[in-house]
Amino acid sequence: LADDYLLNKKRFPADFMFGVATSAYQIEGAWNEDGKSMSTWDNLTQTDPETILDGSNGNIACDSYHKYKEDVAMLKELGVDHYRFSLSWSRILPNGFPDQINQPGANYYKNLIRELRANGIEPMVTIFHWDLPLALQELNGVLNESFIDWYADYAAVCFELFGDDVKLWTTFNEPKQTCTGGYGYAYFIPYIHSEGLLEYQCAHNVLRAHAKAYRIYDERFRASQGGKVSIVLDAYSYLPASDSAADITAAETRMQFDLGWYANPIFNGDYPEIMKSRIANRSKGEGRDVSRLPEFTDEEKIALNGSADFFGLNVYTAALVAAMDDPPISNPPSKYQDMGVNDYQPSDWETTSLDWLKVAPWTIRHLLNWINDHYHQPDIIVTENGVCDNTGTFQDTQRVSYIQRYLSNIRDTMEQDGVNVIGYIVWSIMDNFEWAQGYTQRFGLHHVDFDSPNRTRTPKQSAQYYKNVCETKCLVDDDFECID
Ligand code: PNW
Repeated sequence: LADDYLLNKKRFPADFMFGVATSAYQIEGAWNEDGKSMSTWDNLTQTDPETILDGSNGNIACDSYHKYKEDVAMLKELGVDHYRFSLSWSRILPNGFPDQINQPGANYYKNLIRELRANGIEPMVTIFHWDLPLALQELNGVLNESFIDWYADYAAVCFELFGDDVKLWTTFNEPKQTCTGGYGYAYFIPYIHSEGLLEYQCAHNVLRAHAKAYRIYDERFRASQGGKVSIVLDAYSYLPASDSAADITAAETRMQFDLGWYANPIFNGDYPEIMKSRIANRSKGEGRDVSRLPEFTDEEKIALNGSADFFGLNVYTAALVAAMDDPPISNPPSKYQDMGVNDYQPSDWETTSLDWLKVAPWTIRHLLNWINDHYHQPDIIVTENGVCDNTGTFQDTQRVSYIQRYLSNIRDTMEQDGVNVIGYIVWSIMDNFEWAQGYTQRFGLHHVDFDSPNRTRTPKQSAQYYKNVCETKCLVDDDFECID
C-alpha cells in the first residue's frame, strides 16, 4: 500500500460518484441470440481468431446477457453508486439503421436499467464502445461521411428508448483507439495503416457524429429527460522529460496531438492550433494541395463548441516527452513526424503485465490540471482507471495499491488545485474479454472463472478495498483516521 504519509486521508465530498465500468462486447456474450446481428468484433474473432492472443472470443464472455441480475447484486454488494456500461448497436439495430428496432435487444437494456435503479445504482451509458454492426463496416464504417447520420440516428433511438431512466450519457468510448488503432498504426479493427491521413479523417467523422448526437439531445430530449451528455477520451499524462523550455513545449505539443485532437474541437470549437499549423506545413511540403487535417465548417464548429456537459477521462498511465529535431518531410506521412517529439516511459517506473501500462499515479495530477486549464474548468469524471494482471490472483495487492494511489492524487488535485473532479470509475467490476489480449489479462475487482459454465464471479482483495472506499468515501482502512 501507499506510504501513509503520502496518502490523502481527507474524505471525498458526499456527492462524489464512485463507480465501476464494463462494455457490451467484453461482458455480454449472447453474440447471436434474440435477433442480434454480427458486429465487427464478432466477425473478427470468428474469422481471424489468430489475431486474439489466446484465440478466444466474446461469444459467451462473462455471460452478462443472462446474468445481469447477478451482476447488479454484485454492484450493490460493492456499494458503488454508478455503473458505466455500453450498448451493443447490433443488438438494438441489427441492420445498423433505425427502421427495425430489435425489441428483445432493447428489452435487455431496459431490464438492466430497471434493475440498477431498483437497487439505487445510477446507470452511465456509453452509446458506442467499438463494436460496430458488421453491415456498417462493410459500407466503410467510420470513414464513410454518412457515418455521421448513421450514428446520430442510432443515438436518437437510444435516447428515445432509455432516456427517461438514463441521466448520464457518453457518445463514444476512446475514439482515439478507434481512429489511431484502426486507421493509423493498425493495431485494431479494421487494421488499416494510414498514419497522419485516414486516422484524421476517422476522427473528423467521429467528432461530427458526436456533435450531431449532442445537438439532437439538446433539441429533442434535454427538456423532457434532463440528462447530461459527453464523450469519453483516453489520455496519457505527458510530462516534459526535463525543465528545459524545449521539452516543456514538446510535452504541450504531444498533449495537443493526443487529447487536444478530440477535446479542443469539443470544448473550444476547433482542432488545436499546433496541429493545424504543423500538419498544414508538412502537407504543403509533401506536395499536397490541402492539409491532411480536415477542416470544420463554421456550422460544424458551432455545433462542436461546448458539446459536452462534463469531461469523461480514461487514464491508466503516462509518459515523458523530449524535444527532437524536426524530422525531414517524407511520404508516406507519419504521426511521429507530424508531432515532431519523442516520448518514452522511464525504465524505473513500476511495471504491470501489460507493456504500455506503467504505474505512475502522481502524473494524474498534471493531467487533471492540464484539462482544467485548457477546457474552462469542466466537471471531470474519471470514467476509467485500473490495472491488469495475468495471474488471476485473488490477493491483487498491486490493484489495491494502484487504485489507492491514483485516488489519493485525485483527492490532492481537488483539494490543493481546486480542480472539479466529480467522479471516479474503476475499470472493471470483473475480469472480461480484454480485446486482442483475449482472457489473458484481467482487470477485474472480481475474478471470473472462464472455465466454468457459470462464469463464477468472486471478489478479489481489491473489491474489499473499493467497497470500503465507496462506504467511507475515504482511502484508509480505519474510518477514524479519515479527515472530515
Ligand atoms: C480501454 N492504451 O482501452 C478500454 O476502454 C477498455 O475497453 C479496455 O478494456 C481497457 O481500457 C483496458 O485496456 C484502452 O494503449 C486501450 O493506452 C489501450 C490503451 C488505453 C485504454
